Amino acid sequence: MNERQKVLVAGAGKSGISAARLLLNMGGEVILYDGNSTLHAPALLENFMPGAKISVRLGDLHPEDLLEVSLCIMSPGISLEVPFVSLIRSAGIPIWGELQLAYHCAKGKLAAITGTNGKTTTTALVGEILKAHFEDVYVVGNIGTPYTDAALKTTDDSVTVAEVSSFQLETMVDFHPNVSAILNITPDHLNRHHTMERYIETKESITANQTEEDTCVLNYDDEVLRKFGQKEGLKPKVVFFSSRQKLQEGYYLNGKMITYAHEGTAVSILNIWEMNLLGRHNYENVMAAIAIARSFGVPFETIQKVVKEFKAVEHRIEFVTDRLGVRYYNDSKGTNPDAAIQAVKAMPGPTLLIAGGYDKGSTYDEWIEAFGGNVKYLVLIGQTRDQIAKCAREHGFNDIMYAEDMAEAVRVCAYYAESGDCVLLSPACASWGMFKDYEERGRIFKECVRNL
Ligand code: UMA
Repeated sequence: MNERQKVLVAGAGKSGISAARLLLNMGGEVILYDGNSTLHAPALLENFMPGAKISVRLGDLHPEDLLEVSLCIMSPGISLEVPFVSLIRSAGIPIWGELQLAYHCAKGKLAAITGTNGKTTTTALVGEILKAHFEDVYVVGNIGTPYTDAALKTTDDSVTVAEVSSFQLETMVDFHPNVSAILNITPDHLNRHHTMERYIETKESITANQTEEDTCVLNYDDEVLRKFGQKEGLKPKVVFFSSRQKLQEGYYLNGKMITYAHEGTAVSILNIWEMNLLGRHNYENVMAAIAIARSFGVPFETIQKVVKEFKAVEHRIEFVTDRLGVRYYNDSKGTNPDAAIQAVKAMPGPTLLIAGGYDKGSTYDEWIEAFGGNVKYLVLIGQTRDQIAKCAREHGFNDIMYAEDMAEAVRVCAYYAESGDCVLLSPACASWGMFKDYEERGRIFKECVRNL
């Protein structure tokens, strides 16, 4: 890349603004383009130093806008099928993603994590582990901080961990992480990638430029990824993890124990009961994070310490506290039955479940069937109380109580819970009607628990 070149940055969201800043800092000239003609150009320009070599185009892009443009940086949310992309292609202008630009300018070592679910938790956890061992660590990408924000601050001693979406992988050129990870692949974003095959190919392309010196961490339980890891010609060393089977080599769950098998010996690393993260999906995220951190040479003791202290993202199966042997969990983000099923299944003991709220027209049968004998009492609040109670009774579940507000629901649970039980707020419904949003509902739940 020539530092004085004129670059078209497409998309004036977080990634586009950050990419434009990086290019300006490097002495380039930028045209910031956004298809949304209702944006306000002067407001966009306030993101840059006065006098910076940047101009804004909004709405349609015309061939004359591309005069002397020698590179286009694409924001991840823009599909390569939108009409202005053909214009750029027919003008022979190369297209790089924002993450590719950052990679090109950054120094040091890089871990890149992709997958359909669990990317953010895994990236955040790897970031925490690396920070406990290295001086200069950056956590970037789809997680919310554009990589271009950090790229020019990195040095040869930096370690960067990037959450990478399939959108970002579409526009890579020579992106080459030292360690890559693909956590799982299930149908998602098919409106953009059209077929599952293309979505899978895009995810797997994270390894495209890796060599024998690099590592790729893969989920052995995911059939597609298992085959990919065993494919002839895949260059990086593969490290598998599994939450369902014992592996000869790699990380697996042996009962409650995360275990590492290598060259005929198996070492216990961490008891899942010592972690604040719950649920099979989280045990997989933790194993992937451990494998990535080990690839950077972080000692097991450091990893164990950080994993034990690491807390879930707020409001998502978040451990609140232990009172008289009863563990309290906030899953206020469980705003639909599907999300609430994950939380119920993740509970480590008999559970008193607080649920109910605003009616979004959901059906509750599958969720109630997922109780599987593990829910002791269902404490219902909000508009959907009667509907949920009726559905539960139809499924033979009769241990139901009503509460008028969150404080009463928490008090009832504390009264009936015995040591070893869990109290879970996972409403399977939206919060409106009783709370401003799910965050307020979660905060009030935590307050009520702390005030017990
Ligand atoms: N735009 C156009 N033309 C289009 C589409 C969009 O001009 O055809 C413009 C919009 O008008 C808007 C801008 O592009 O002004 C938005 O760009 P963007 O969608 O790339 O959003 P950013 O704010 O740059 O945020 C992006 C990621 N967004 C997407 O991938 C959709 C953020 O991931 C990421 O955190 C951020 O970069 C920092 O790297 C969000 C996301 O939803 C969380 N990701 C998806 C997911 O996790 O499932 C992939």
